Amino acid sequence: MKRYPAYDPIEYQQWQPDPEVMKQYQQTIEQPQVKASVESLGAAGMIQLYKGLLRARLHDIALKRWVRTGVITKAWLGCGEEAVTIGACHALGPDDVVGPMIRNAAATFERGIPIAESFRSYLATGDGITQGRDLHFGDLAHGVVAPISHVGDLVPVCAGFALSFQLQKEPRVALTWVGDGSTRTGAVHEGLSLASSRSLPLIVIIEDNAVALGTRRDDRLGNSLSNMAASYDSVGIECDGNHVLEVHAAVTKAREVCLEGKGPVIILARTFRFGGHATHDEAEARALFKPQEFKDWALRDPIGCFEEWLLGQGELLAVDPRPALQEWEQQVIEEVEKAAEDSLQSRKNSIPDAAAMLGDVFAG
Ligand SMILES: Cc1ncc(C[n+]2csc(CCOP(=O)(O)OP(=O)(O)O)c2C)c(N)n1
Ligand SMILES: [Mg+2]
Repeated sequence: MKRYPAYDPIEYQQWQPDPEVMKQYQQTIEQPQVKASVESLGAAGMIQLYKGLLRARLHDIALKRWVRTGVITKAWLGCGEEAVTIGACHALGPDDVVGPMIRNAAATFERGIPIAESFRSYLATGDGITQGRDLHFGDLAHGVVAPISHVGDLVPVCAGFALSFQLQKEPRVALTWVGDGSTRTGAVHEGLSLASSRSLPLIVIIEDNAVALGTRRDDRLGNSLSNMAASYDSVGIECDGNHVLEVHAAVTKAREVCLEGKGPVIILARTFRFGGHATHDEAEARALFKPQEFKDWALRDPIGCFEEWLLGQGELLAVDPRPALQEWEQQVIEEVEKAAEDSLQSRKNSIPDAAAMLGDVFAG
């Protein structure tokens, strides 16, 4: 894939596959559950995963460019964490529901919402889904619940969706992501307690990037996240959050468990974010971890590793991988650029209607 010196973290710019990391990557793929994911995904699924990962990265780069050039003031990005979102979305059924955090913006477009909607929400255009009211958007027609800025609150909301699926005897699951820091909120506890007591078809992915704002996880949680599933008497799965196929396998398994009436499932996905809480504190975020930690995590770039693996999968893809990957990448570049341009046009042509701002707003 192309690297972007102006926007990529420095460790990504000269990215080269590391033999030891790639050996582990391959070993993970040989695990039966992951192998089953590879078989069920086939060539079409691999292309979707690859394009999805690139879309997520390029979406964030486009936002970063807008921050640097003064189009917007701030963006909440997930560079390095893309596989946690993409692997999960592609393991779901068409009628399942997802509740993304703002950093899982890619979930919106992997579920079929046009990528321009995400850009429009950042630009607060009148023709966007919230008509310029809010950056947090979803669309239930695509099974996407809008993110909630109060961290952890999507867990009880998604438990509610799961409860309705159970009551209506529908074979559907609800999935949401929660940061490692946010696992300590009352809302997460309440949602998981309900889900556990009613065996709800709820999947909660803990996106453990080892940091919450300016606080490292090991300063406050140690490794207690591994015990969470047991403490809710629920099934727990751990996976490498940088390995898109392992995330896919984990969510596939979790979905099966939920549909057997044995939910909820808590997936602990370990990953690392290159960048700060948002674009304003990237320098502070750099100071939280040792330079070597950045280097080690960079070797496990979820896109670089998956691409490197795909380069050896000519038989599976049934094409010459290198030119094919370049072509798929080019398609995504054009798709993201067009979406960004369209949304900038929306900003020119569709100013939100101030008089309508309080419509469809509800206060509890
Ligand atoms: C209920 C609540 N408390 C505090 C905040 C402020 N806040 C926003 S993000 C964040 C840290 C979240 O860390 P984590 O859950 O690990 O997610 P990450 O940003 O690392 O993905 C905090 C404290 C908030 N949005 N909501
Ligand atoms: Mg975190």
